[in-house]
Amino acid sequence: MQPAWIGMYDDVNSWGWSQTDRSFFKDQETEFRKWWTEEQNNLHSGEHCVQMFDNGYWNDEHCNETFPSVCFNGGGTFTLINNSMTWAAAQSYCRACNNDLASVRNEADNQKIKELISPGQTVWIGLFRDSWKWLDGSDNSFTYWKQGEPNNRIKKETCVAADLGQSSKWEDRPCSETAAFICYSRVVPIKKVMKVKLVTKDSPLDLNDSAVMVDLLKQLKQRLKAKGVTEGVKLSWRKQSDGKVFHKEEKKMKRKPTAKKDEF
Ligand SMILES: [Ca+2]
Ligand SMILES: [Ca+2]
Repeated sequence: MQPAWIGMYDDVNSWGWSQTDRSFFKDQETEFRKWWTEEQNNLHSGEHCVQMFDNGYWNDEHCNETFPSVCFNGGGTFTLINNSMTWAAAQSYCRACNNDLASVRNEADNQKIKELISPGQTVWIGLFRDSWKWLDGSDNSFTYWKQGEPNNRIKKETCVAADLGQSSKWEDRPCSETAAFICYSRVVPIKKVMKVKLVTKDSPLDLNDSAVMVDLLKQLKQRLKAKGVTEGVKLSWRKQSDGKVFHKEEKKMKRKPTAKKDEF
């Protein structure tokens, strides 16, 4: 194992409610939580949806497991849906038939839902979270996990390392471990426009001929190479508003100084 940290992490603080109507929540009511002992534990990784036990406490669970659910009806009432569904299917069901999957704003809401649950039953509620994100905020969906990863094996495995000994495949590891790391920099292209003056010494060469311009660029590149500039430089001619690159400069006639006449 040759781990090297990369810029991906599990966003464990991204819990949010399915309910999109923000006016439904008073101050701080989106933050109400009632986790069971040692929950949320994200067992084996991937527990991104939330259910309520019959004792009223909450557990994070894999969203593709199937359970009954509790929908919110509006007006502060809830309905138990006894069909077992995945969390996403339960959300769709509630949105189609009621208002949304249940949000729990306070202890009173929690008590109302608890009273609907039969002994031994667990039900989906509307809390869920995002998971793996890139530190730079990019929404690139590419993943390169090792087989069996991510697994949150030692708990709190919320950072990601590439195993340089195994094709740089990824695994989740505790962020408190120390490892090598990989930085990157964005390359920002710099564009510079330079004016070039060519002296043709009365040659009949047409500088606006495309073949001549290509040849001139080749010569400029060779000169840069001779000065050690070999990579990352692109040269091109810039056309003026009349479509031409070169304009002939008229020779200025030197005027002989003329004697100033005295005026009387
Ligand atoms: Ca759990
Ligand atoms: Ca792991």
